[in-house]
Amino acid sequence: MAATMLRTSTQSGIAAKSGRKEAVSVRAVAQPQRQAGAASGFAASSGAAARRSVVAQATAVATPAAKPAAKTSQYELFTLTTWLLKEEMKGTIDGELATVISSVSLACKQIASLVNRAGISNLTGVAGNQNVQGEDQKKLDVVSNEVFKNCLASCGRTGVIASEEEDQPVAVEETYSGNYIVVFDPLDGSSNIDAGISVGSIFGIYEPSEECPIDAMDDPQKMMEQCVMNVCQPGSRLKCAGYCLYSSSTVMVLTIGNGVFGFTLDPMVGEFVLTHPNVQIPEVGKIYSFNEGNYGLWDDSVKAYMDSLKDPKKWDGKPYSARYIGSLVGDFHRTLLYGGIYGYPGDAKNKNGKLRLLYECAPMSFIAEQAGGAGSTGTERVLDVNPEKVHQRVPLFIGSKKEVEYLESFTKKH
Ligand code: FDP
Repeated sequence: MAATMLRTSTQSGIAAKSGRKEAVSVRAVAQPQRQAGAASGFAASSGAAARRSVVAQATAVATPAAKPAAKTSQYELFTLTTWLLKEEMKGTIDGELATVISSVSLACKQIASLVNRAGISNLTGVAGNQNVQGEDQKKLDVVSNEVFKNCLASCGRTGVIASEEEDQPVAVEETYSGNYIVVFDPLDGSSNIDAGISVGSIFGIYEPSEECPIDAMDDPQKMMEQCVMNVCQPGSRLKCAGYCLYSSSTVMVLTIGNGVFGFTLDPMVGEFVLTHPNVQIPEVGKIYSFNEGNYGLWDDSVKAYMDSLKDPKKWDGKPYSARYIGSLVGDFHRTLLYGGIYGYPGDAKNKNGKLRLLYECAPMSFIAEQAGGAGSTGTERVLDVNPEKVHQRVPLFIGSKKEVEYLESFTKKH
């Protein structure tokens, strides 16, 4: 493997797209060169032409194999790697995106193991720092962020990363090719860690925006503006979104725009195995998942909606059930499988609620829509919101289509 390069530069700048002043910094992270397909074994390709030709060749020789084949042996495993290769053969994704997804899955495996052993490896409790949003970082927040960054840098196909735990987007230097933009929350729901309750990682992957190529390494300020602009894309442009749930089992759920697929980590083999092909969220579901402690701070439309869910007269004597873990990934995963609605409204203290658009609401909404559900801010589709800043918050109502529509029948009136 070629030598690892590390350069660091910091500069203040202005996010040109939004016209808003934002202190920004570019930090290049260590990047092994030409570590083609290291995480996954995917074929390296150096440019668009090469990429097209690899896909074309694969399609020419292997299209029939892309169809789900019946198992030929009880020991056959349909893993995430197999699934990615088949999608690459079909031309749904290129080898570079497959490599990025594979490196995310590697990060998730590593985090799953850290979460599992947190109590015995002194990884519970706070790290002693706050993130840019003023939240106390847990030790595992910091470690998980490091794990994500390392995996994404070493796959050689990531141009920029933006994380809940980083003040600003980070440019990955010396990327081999691909330049994908990855946004992520490395450990969501981390206030649950010390109690051993479900947590998760959330990620979204974008292509670099054509208006702001990220190769101007010599001018750090321009470089930073380009990074911010690349990261601040609406969710409708996501190429891939997913999450990994660390719970009684470790489950990775993702979409590349052709449905939603879930893979469970087989700890004996160390691979994610396809367990939830083509997940469809029930159209309706009588479970709501809101932090009702904030009821008194909600506006009247959300209060009226909540009151209606709990009114037995409206629902033939059976009101909705409440379920709230306080971990978005856990609450969303249950909603995806059982139906219902998850909500984090704005309130009198925080008019945009708590959840972050780029690395929480948009990826989850892409998954919800791909599973036949919906994601709304209460007044508009989450995927249509144009981010103005990296850590922007929006209200989120997500889940079964009819349930989100019912919520909107209250919130859109006001
Ligand atoms: P956490 O602060 O523990 O990381 O966005 C973060 C999040 O958890 C979500 O996972 C969770 O749904 C929400 O915050 C919980 O917030 P409340 O404690 O305000 O309900």
